[in-house]
This record gives sequence, structure tokens and C-alpha cells, in this order.
Amino acid sequence: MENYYQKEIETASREQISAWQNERLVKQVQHVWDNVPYYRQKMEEKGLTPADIQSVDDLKKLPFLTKDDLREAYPYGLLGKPLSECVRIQSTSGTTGKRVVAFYTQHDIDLWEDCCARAIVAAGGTKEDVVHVAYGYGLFTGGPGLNGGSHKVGCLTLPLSSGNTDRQLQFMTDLGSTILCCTPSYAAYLAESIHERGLRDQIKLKAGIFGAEAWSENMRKEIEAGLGIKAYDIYGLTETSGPGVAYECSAQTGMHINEDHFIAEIIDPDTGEVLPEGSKGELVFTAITKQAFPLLRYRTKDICILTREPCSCGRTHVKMSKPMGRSDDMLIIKGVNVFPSQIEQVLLEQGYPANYQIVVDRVNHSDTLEVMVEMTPENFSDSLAKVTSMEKKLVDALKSMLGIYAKVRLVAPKTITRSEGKAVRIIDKRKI
Ligand code: DLL
Repeated sequence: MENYYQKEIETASREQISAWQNERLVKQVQHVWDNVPYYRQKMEEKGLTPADIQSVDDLKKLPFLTKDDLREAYPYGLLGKPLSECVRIQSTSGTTGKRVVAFYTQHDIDLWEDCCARAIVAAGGTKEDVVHVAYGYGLFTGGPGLNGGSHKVGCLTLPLSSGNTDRQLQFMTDLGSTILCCTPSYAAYLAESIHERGLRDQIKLKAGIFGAEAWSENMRKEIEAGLGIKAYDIYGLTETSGPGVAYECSAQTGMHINEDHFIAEIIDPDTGEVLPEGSKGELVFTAITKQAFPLLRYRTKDICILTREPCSCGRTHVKMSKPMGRSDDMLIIKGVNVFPSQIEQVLLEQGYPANYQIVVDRVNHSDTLEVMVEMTPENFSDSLAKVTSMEKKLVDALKSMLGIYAKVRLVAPKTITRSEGKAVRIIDKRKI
């Protein structure tokens, strides 16, 4: 018997979902037109007014928003409510150093937490559960989102945040965590640590809710076997609130998108043309209920497929496949979004040339990031002490830009192979 958090919404008829979407879209476009001059101008440039948008069929007339728009409008340019009505921000890295800052009213937080609660209940959660949240807290949306969802379901919530594996395992065994929420790579690492310490008999986990980075069906099997649980996928991005935009049910064949809050489209990433259901392309979201950060037609850069085939769980909302890649060069390292342009910016600021290579790998289920960069003829040195100190300075500057540790390896000028075509800057050795 399937569990639902908001059954009437989650199993509404397609006609009902369309009616909600049409009505909310019209209202949202008016809200944005009235309150977000940045987007209003984009509409005006296309000769549009709110009267042109009468239903979801008209959505394709509206202009797209991209991370570049967020950068240009940073920090308040896309705000749909006065700051005095906002109660929270969350943030993530953006392109070339500017962060994405998303704003929330209390109403927005409430809806976001409902979405996360749906994910927890779909994974079998009830108020009897102990939800162990090992996503990062703070600016990252993972911890706060699942924390709020868990409260709504009435579960005992353990706000562990990420890292400190000893402490994670102590709480997990002493307090009997039943649902684990973290990145899939951390789940795999925890499974290994539990195995190494012979704790398997002492854990009570039954399910896990894992997302924020790509993971394969093989990894799912590995985690499920390692922890003795059922592992569910969850998807979202800071710009659309955070986790809970879409979540898996017992069928584990794609994630249901919360269509009462988001309209999803698949477009050709090169032409912007809307593609028919079942096509592979870039996922675009229109938020129809969020007030403070009401993004219309936001290009996620995630490549996936949508399907409305009936689902055995009874939910009627459209399902998205696992993201199959990105149409930009963003890397997700330890759950943190990293753009090569951010690394390049740090190197240039520190007086290095743009001759570098970024090597990403996965060791013991944890991502590693190494930046190999050439010294200039001017700062070249073969003194180990000097090179170590130069490397440390770069490590610190990269940490402050990216928020994660990157190993730095300085090499002699002209060591990194020059490419005749597009420079090969990224070597991603992870086999996901
Ligand atoms: O990663 C929100 C989140 C937190 C989702 C916890 C799930 C669980 P951002 O840091 O803004 O937000 O990164 C968003 O992460 O565009 C995808 O490329 C990727 N991503 C998120 N969930 C998944 C997933 C959070 N389940 C970016 N599978 C998105 C693959 C995912 N990629």
C-alpha cells in the first residue's frame, strides 16, 4: 500500500493538474510582470504582456532565464517580494564566481517543505521514523530542505549535517536512524565505514533519500546492498527552492515532478525549441507558486527525459529520468557545484596563466579535485619550499572561491600539453 503525504494532490487527475497549472501560471506571470522589472523588460522585448499568457500552451512564448541572468540580476534583480517579506536565503555557486542567491518568503518555505515531505513519505516515511539528515546545512539547500520536510511528516529529525563520520555512526546506532538523507557518494562511504567497523547489525536504516549529484543504477544496487535499505532518488536545484522538485516513489523508475508547483518542459539545448514528451533534452522549469524568487522558464542545463506513462504507485505527476548529463561544463564535486570558469578566475587573479588542467576522480566513494597549473617564467622556482608555499596560497584562494579543498600541483612552464582544438581542461575520471 503506497504512502502519500498529500494524496489528493499527488494522485490528482491530469485534467485537475492542467487546471491548477493554467490558473497558477496566469497569476504568476502577472506577479512577475508587476514585481520583477528585469523579467518584465525581457517580456517587453518580445512584445509580450501578461494578456498573451492564458494557459500552459502559451508558455513557449515566454523568454528563458539562465544562470547568466541570475548573475546579471545579482543579488536582488529577480526578487518578486519586498525584502521585508523574505525570511531566508539559500545559495550555491554560480558561473564566474557570482553566487546564486535564492530568496524565500515563509509561504515559499512552507511549500518547499511540503515537497520534501512528499519525498520522505514516498520513501516509506511516517511519524514513527527517525530521519538522519547528513546533507550539508547552511547555504546549501539539502540539509534545510529535508530537515523541514521531516518536521512536516512528524519524524524525529537528526540534523547531523555532512562530515564527521564517527559522529554520524554514533547517532545512527544510538538513536536508531531509519531514513538516511545525504548525497549518494556519502551514503556509499557510510556503508563502507559501517561494514569496516562491523556495525551492520546495529543499524536500523530502512530507506535512503539521495540526490544532489548524478548516481547510476549500479551505485543504487551497491548502496542498497551495503546498507540493507531501499534507495530513493531526489532532485532539485537552489534556483527552484532546493531538493524536492522531484522525487522517487516505490517504482524507482524516475522521479515525480511536483507539477502543482512547477511546470516542466524539455527543450533542444541548442535551438531552445520545445520537444515532445519522451525526447531527451534540457529540462526547463517554471515555478508557479513561489513568490520571492518566481523564476519563469529557468534553464536547468540538466539533460533528461519526461514521461507521463501511468506509474504503479498511483501518482499522476509527470516523471523525469535521472539527469543524464549537463549541457554546460558544471561539475558536481562532493555535492558542490563547480564551474571551471571559477577556477580560471582564481588562477588569473593570482597571476597564473590560463594553462591548467582540472582532474576529478573518485577515491573511496569520495570525489577528489586536483588543479594542475603552470608556473609563469617569472614566478617559476625549483625550490621545494617556495613551490609548496605558492601551492598553499592557491589552495586557500580556491577554497575560498569554491568552498571545497582542491589539491594544487604547480608544474614548470609549458608542461601541460597544448591542444590543437578546444583545450582539454577537464579530466573527469569518475565512473558514476
Ligand atoms: O543539489 C539541491 C539538492 C539537494 C537536490 C539535496 C537533491 C538533494 P544545487 O546545489 O543548486 O541544488 O545543484 C543543482 O545538482 O541542476 C543537477 O545538475 C544536480 N542534481 C541535483 N539532484 C540531482 C539528482 C541541489 N538526483 C544541480 N541526480 C542540478 C543528478 C542532481 N543530479
